[in-house]
Amino acid sequence: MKVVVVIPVYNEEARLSRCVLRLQEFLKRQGRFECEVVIANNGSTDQTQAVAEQLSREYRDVRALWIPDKGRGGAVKQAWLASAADILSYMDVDLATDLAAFPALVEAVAERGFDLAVGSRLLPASRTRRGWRRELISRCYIRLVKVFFPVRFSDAQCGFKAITRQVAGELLPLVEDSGWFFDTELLVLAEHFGYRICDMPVVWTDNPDSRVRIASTAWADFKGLLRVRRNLKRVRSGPGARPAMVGRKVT
Ligand SMILES: Nc1nc2c(ncn2[C@@H]2O[C@H](COP(=O)(O)OP(=O)(O)O)[C@@H](O)[C@H]2O)c(=O)[nH]1
Ligand SMILES: [Mg+2]
Repeated sequence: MKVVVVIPVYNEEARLSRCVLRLQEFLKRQGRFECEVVIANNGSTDQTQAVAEQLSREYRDVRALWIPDKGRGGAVKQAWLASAADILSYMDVDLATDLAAFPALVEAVAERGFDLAVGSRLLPASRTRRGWRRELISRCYIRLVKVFFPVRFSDAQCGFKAITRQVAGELLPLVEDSGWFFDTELLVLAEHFGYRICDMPVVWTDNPDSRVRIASTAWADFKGLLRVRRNLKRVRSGPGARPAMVGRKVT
């Protein structure tokens, strides 16, 4: 069973090496899955690409990918689609999510029959250390998502997810957003079409060094929710409008 761990990066020359080193050490120790790390860099204007290429020379299981179009979602999507691994995962470079949850994340899709597994900072068993502003934004956002869609997942935005290669092949062509809304769109479509999502509590420590611009991202998210709802209504109502895919029923 081969697993790819994608790390999307944008201007991360300072944090990238530390992340890859810690990740390599962790993956070697866990020893259960054969893992490859893919650094998915796009739009960076600093030395991120040079650092990524240096790391890929140093470590046999690390690859550096340069993706021309900017956006975290698009970078994850392209890196996943380019991978030959059975299980596709991604995590943020700041390793805000405690790596201890990674084996369980992979197991959920590799062995427990789930199609996707997602880290959540908002389950009762989650442990989250972050400022009240981001906590509030995160809680308001998932409520808003649930006003739009009858979904059960508890956190759309945690940068810690895994999906099977087959389901990625079915769902990713339907996901239009290539920025921060990518994760929400992927999960909403997954639930809508009856794929099985494993919602997993994680230990999460906020890193204040953030690439997110809150106001513009919130607006883009809102437009994204409207667009996906419009699209799904069309899918439901128009004969032949349903995308050429077969979602599995939730049992
Ligand atoms: N490939 C790519 N990665 C990005 C982009 N913007 C942010 N990232 C990465 O996405 C991850 C999460 O970013 P971060 O700023 O920590 O988000 P936050 O934790 O939600 O504040 C980090 O690994 C960033 O380098 C982008 O445009 N392209
Ligand atoms: Mg972060």
